[in-house]
Amino acid sequence: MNKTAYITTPIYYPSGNPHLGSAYTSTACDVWARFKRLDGFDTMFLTGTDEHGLKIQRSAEKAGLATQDYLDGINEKFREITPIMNLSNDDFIRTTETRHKEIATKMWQTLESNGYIYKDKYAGWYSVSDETYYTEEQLIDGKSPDSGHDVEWVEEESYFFKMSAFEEKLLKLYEENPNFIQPSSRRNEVISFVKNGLEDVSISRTTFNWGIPVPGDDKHVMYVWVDALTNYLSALGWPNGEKMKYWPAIHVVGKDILRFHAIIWPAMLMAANVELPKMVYAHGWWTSEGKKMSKSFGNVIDPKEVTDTYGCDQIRYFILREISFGNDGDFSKDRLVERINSDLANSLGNLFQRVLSMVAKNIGHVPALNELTDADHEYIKHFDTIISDVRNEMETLQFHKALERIWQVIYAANQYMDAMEPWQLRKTDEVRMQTVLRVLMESFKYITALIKPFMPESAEKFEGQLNWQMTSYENLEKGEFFSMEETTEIAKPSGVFMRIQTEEAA
Ligand code: ME8
Repeated sequence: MNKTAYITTPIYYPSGNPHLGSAYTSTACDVWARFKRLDGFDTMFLTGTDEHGLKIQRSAEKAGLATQDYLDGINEKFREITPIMNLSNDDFIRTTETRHKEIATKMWQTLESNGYIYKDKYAGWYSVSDETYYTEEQLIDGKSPDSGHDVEWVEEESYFFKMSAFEEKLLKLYEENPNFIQPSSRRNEVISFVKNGLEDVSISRTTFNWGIPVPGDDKHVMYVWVDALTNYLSALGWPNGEKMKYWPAIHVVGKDILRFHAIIWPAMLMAANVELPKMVYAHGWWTSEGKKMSKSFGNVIDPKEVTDTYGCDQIRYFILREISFGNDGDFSKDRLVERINSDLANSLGNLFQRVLSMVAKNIGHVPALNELTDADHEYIKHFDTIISDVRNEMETLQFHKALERIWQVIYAANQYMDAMEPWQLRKTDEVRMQTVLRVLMESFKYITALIKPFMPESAEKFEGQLNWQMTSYENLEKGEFFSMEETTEIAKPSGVFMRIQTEEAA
């Protein structure tokens, strides 16, 4: 395998327990990573925690714990998201690990020796909640324009990064690589921000010490964002680690932190002569009670609670299907139940259950194939381009569109089934019944393969029921539509997606 792919989530602040908002980004990256692996790519998927800065130091103080002890405890909660959401991350990086501190130090030294760091004085506003500096003009009613939280006046000696040197280069980057920032509405936002002029950024602090010491001047600690962004390279052992084969990355972030990833990070990489990421994708926010779901607002949905109640695959499906990747959406349990019942239990689960039960009961093995009718050919045609269509949507992280496309063939399968009425054929024409069931079963391979990155556990159950295993999209694409062996046994299936009883229905 020589094709590589690399996808990253932001590294989350462990300043409170993880919630569905952060699990969302991680799940989206997981689906993409699983898709890429099944599509023949040697894939690396990274997530982790951002453990330095004043926000973390204060969270530990509030909890009455030494900072590292606080972090070691809460870190477990973030790692538990991997089994809770069934993530397939290859690594989990913590910025307090030595491997990261060494590489963040190396990054600083590189920026410095390339002439992009200088010492001066900083005076301005700082929001600890956002770990962001603001000018007077940027504040809204004296508060952070991003989170609405309080800001503090900061006046201290500081190192600066020569951000102003990158204005033209960044604009050129956005222009020459229109897909660098996605979705395009966000790209325009970033371009106009940069066009307004970039100032050098303060990248060190002296008034607290929970951070990576500035090399050669340990009165200062690095600004948490300079430290944090470097994680994407430290997990690969930059500059010479074997895992550098995965670079450049696709960074998936929430829209709140797009500027760091689309402006500061590429500028740092240019200054350090490192190849730039392939894409920065900024998705929208899950809101709850009309407000961004966030640790500091306390309106969060607990991933464990919802996956325990509704099922992990059900939640994975819902969060990627319900809102287009890029937009905001309110987490509604009524909508969740509606989607589980109609899309999963009814259109998908019921379809497989009906077909496979009929096969198990009447035949016991993969049905025999006989002459095909025009209706069969017409149905089979739906699968001609299904893989490449879904692949195209996945390339640009259009998860909702990929699912929409997969559900088009699921609806087509239901229509074909209803039109062919194999349960009637059982009484009148058993040979024809077998052909219809065979056509349906063969088409289920494609459906199972394509839902697999989204709902891995359920897809594995379907694979078991079909007595067939997905190898790669390429094989499926290159292979014949009819590939199952008649001798393959098919056992009585059990339901994969259950309906949820609503109060109205009960
Ligand atoms: O910003 N809806 O960490 P963070 C959707 N440490 N996504 C959400 C969300 C919501 N309501 N709430 C959070 C940081 N997220 C920095 C990142 S990266 C070098 C450093 C997701 O804990 C979304 O991806 O505040 C957002 O960007 C991220 O969690 C912010 O996590």
